[in-house]
Amino acid sequence: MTSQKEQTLVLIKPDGVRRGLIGEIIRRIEAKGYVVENLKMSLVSINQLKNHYQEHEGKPFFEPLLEFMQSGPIVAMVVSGNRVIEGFRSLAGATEPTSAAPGTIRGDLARDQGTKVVQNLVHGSDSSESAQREILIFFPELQGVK
Ligand code: DAT
Ligand code: MG
Repeated sequence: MTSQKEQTLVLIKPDGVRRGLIGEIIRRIEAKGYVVENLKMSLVSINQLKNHYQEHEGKPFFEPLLEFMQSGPIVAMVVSGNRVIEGFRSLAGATEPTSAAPGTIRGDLARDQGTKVVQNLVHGSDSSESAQREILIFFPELQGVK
């Protein structure tokens, strides 16, 4: 099994910040042994969001997703570790919080809110290509830094 040091982009979405779960989510990431390398709290611009979620353009939940992600501040982090991309998605759990496994962030801490877009507390990059692209959307100052 290959085990490469990787970086991933993690976002604590506006629902996580509103519910006071910043500490709990970071606790789980650190307890697993991953390292938070960069962290910022901010509002996200529409252009950042359209870029970040470009793969979902045209889907019925796209506009609600943009609106939800602008409904309050988010926390963005670059998290590193061996196989962290897959590992954080495992910590986060399935997209749909009703069926996300207990023990995961979404399974333990989120539920269906009956909204047009699923509100599921966190985002994690799904591949190394996505991670590289997404990190620079939220941390443009890291361009060229390795
Ligand atoms: P993930 O965040 O697990 O990578 P995704 O990239 O497929 O999921 O979708 C991005 C976000 O959009 C997801 O976190 C919640 C929302 N979403 C996805 N599919 C949805 C659907 N069928 N209905 C409503 N919201 C959805
Ligand atoms: Mg995704």
